[in-house]
Amino acid sequence: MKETPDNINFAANNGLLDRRFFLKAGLGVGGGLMSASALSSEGKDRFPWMKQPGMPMGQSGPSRFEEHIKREGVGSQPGTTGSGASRTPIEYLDGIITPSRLHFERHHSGIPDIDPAQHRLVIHGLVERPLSFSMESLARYEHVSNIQFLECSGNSGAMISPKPLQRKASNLHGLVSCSEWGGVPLKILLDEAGIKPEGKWIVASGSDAAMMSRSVPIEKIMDDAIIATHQNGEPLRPSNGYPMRLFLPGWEGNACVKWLRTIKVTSGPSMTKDETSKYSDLRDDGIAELFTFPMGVKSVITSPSLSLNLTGPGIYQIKGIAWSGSGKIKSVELSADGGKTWAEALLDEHVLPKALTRFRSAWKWDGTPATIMSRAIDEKGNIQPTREQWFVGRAKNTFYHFNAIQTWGVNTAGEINNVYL
Ligand SMILES: Nc1nc2c(c(=O)[nH]1)N[C@H]1C(S)=C(S)[C@@H](COP(=O)(O)O)O[C@H]1N2
Ligand SMILES: [Mo]
Repeated sequence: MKETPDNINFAANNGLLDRRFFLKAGLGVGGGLMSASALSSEGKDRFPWMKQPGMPMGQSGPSRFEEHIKREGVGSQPGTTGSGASRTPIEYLDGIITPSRLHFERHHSGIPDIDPAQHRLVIHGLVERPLSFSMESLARYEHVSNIQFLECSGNSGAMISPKPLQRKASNLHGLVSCSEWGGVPLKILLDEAGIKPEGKWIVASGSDAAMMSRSVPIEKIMDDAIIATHQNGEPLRPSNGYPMRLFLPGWEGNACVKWLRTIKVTSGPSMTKDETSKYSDLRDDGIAELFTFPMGVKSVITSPSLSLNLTGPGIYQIKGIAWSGSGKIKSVELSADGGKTWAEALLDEHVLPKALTRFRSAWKWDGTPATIMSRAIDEKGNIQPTREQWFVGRAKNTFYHFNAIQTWGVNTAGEINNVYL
């Protein structure tokens, strides 16, 4: 039977369509209808780029028509060069892989220009045999590669603002990216060094001017931590830790020390400046919780979102990303009526543990005000909290590890705003 707008199956109120709904012929809402004269000239007209040979092949970047798709907020804190953060333009991307040139950046003292021939990774401390690895010696070890997300624990921190800030999805939530990370399981190197029985933690230090250092429990190191040397198939970009970084799947970005120089095995956490002055969560009873490592279950609708306004009533594709530091995404639910009714979104085929997961659904906007939101659930049963639930037990101005539901408000003009319910 031919589908008409009248026999569409709705999955929840306010226009959310069944996730198996795809825009097909006969609905009169997709491609523009062509007049007979337009039809007769189509296929005969030749555009300028069809009349001469194209550009030479070579090291080209994206189309010049897509040059607006770039890292957001590139800059530096006052009086510094290269210190601060830039964000992934999540509202313009699709799929689950973040192109390396668009991976977010967070540097505490700029990007060091490291000569790989001089770089060494040193493993020392509570080990039987302190070891030093050159790039060449590291390349001889067994390698793995996995598609996994990296998220700064400060991501979405602007969402604690008492009034919703009118910023794009990338400005609010773009400190998350997802790459295929390749490198050597750290367990192999530590087994070779031989951890002494008192060795329970490590402290990893970078060779940037900030000498950023973080403590990590030995269980995580021996589980799935890697020394990453590759990102999306190519050597790491300098901004993401070239020539090597610590990568801890699912754990807060800060602990994934870039430009990694030393791993010292210790009996307990080292309480470095980077883990005590920052990245700890202040509770409402005044106690600071140290070491919130796994990133919570989270999702964001990337389109429609602020700045990607709707152009009139009709059928739209809602899409976004979901992820969890505890494993795979089990499901993502969507609401178009501010959380009163929910429908399940369709997940793209690649649902990988500790990776971005792409979700989609169709939505029929009727031109009246709407509030759209997504809620992710992971395989461990963790459910993305509401803003209200997130604040329970937390001090007023604490902003790390924010993973509450994002709500986009759509007004009658189709404009999209960040709203709190
Ligand atoms: N040596 C070093 N490692 C570092 C940082 C740094 O400034 N120096 N920034 C950390 C922070 S806060 C984050 S969120 C991630 C960011 O990684 P990316 O820049 O590759 O996105 O790296 C972490 N590792
Ligand atoms: Mo971070």
